[in-house]
Amino acid sequence: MADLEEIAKIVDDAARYATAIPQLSETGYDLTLEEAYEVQALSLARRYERGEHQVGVKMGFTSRAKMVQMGLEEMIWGRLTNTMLIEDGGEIDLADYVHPRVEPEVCFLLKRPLEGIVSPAQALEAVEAVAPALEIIDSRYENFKFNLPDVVADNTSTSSYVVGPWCRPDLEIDNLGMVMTFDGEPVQIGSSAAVLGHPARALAGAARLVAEAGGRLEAGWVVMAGGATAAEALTPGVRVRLEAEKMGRVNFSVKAA
Ligand code: OOG
Ligand code: MG
Repeated sequence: MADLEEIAKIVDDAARYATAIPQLSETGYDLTLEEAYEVQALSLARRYERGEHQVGVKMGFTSRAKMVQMGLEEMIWGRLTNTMLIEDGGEIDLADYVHPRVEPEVCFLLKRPLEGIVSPAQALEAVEAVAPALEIIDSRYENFKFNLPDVVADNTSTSSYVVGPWCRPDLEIDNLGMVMTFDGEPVQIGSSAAVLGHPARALAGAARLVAEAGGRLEAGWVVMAGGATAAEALTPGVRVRLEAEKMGRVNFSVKAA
């Protein structure tokens, strides 16, 4: 069996030093999905040893648009830490990433823990607030190509995220228009309905999948529901904004070259 600690170091170093690596599945590491989640946990443990701490989870492949773009069909999850948060209106530097992309999402803030099998309505009862958000994903694999265990081991491409204004938890979020612009030009247009018909289903999915791995969603954590549209590659100097109906806007810019 492959040494999972050794693989965790490979993916952690790739993220830490923003260096592309070949896909694990093409370099002799054929992980099961369960082993891939174990690698993810071990790689995040290395970040915690460096002083980071977990602040939530993010869901992946919760919309058709994302599944089609990446050619994978199964819902996955990754871990968010405190250092991944970029302030609303902030700036990132492409030098800190391999080949980052951005996607429009809905973010939940939890006031109560959530664990195991819960309905979307029960999941919403644990929500303190909802916000429009942008996720910056950055696969550490060359050419942004991977299979399911590869991407799970790589913390599901998690890199940074930006959260907009927090809104009341009773806001109807089942079908809100979302427009992502680059320098004012729309690059992706969609709806929160693209996320499993209702983003609360992604939250319920998070509670279930995290419980399958022996954990739970904690009070005070954030949960990113997954991209509502395909992701767009970031370029030097671009100003990215998400305008989400009723929720408001969130934005950041990329440092010019
Ligand atoms: C994997 C991460 C997927 C989402 O929102 O669907 C994800 C990837 O596309 O690189 O974050
Ligand atoms: Mg995402």
